[in-house]
Amino acid sequence: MAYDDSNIFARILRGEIPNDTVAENEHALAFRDIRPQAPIHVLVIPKGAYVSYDDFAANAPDAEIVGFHRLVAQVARSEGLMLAEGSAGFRAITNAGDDGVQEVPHFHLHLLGGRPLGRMLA
Ligand code: DGP
Repeated sequence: MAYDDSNIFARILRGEIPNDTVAENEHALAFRDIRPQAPIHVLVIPKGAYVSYDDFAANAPDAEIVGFHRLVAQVARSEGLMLAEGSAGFRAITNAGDDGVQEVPHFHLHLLGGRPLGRMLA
């Protein structure tokens, strides 16, 4: 699937739509999900144009992949989710394509925590 820069996260990156920013670095932006499914529900997106996780993992430059994941870790720390710092845990997921029920076609990682999240796969 080709990247369509009219998607809502591309518009957030361009500053056309407000967002509740949690953290940002050169390569990625983290902001709160508009429909939170847990007390902590942050989305982390790369600043580059990638449709989904596989597109990002296959095509992003190494520096962007590292920068993205470092921002995930920074948010986990600032939201109190780091296991090494006493957190009871969290979930990090990304939905891809129709079977993954991906709504927004700009790669994003959901970071969820703040309550027991239950089994995802029965
Ligand atoms: P999915 O593509 O299915 O992984 O989920 C997209 C998520 O994006 C969903 O949890 C709701 C969230 N979302 C959709 N539109 C907006 C928006 O305009 N702002 C924010 N902060 N979140 C959004």
